[in-house]
Amino acid sequence: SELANWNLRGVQVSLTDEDCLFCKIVAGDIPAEIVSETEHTLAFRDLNPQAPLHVLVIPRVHAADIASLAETAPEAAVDLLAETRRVARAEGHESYRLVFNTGADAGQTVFHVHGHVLAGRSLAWPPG
Ligand code: D5M
Repeated sequence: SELANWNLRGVQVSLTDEDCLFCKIVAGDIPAEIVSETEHTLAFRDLNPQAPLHVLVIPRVHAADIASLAETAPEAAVDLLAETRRVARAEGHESYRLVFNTGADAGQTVFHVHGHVLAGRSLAWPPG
C-alpha cells in the first residue's frame, strides 16, 4: 500500500514486505519462539541453532540489511544493537558474537535484517 511503502530521498522505504518471511513473524502470521520485544524490535530463537544461545534480533520495519536500516530507520537500528546485549545477558552471557550476514555471498538467506546473537560455546576467529 502507499502508506507502507514510500520513497525517501531516493531510497525505497517499506514498512512491510508481504513476501518476507520475517515480516510474517513480526505480523504473527507464522510462529516463532520470541524471547523479547521492544518498540522497534523482535528477538526469537533461530530454527537451526549454531550455538547454545542463538537468537535473531530483527526490526519490525522491513529493511534488507543493517546499513539500509541505519539509513531508513536509525532509531530502529540503534534499538536493535542495544537489544543484542540484553538478549545475551537475559540468558547469562556477558560475551557473545553479533553477526550480520550481508549479501548472498556472505551467507545471507533472509533479506530482512537480522543480528545473530551467538553465545555459550567458544567461537573461532576468523569465522569460516
Ligand atoms: O540467516 C537466516 C537465519 O534464519 C538462519 O540461521 C535460519 C533462520 N531461520 C529461517 N527461518 C526461520 C524461522 N521461521 N524461524 C526462526 N529462524 C529462522 P542468514 O544470516 O540469512 O543466513
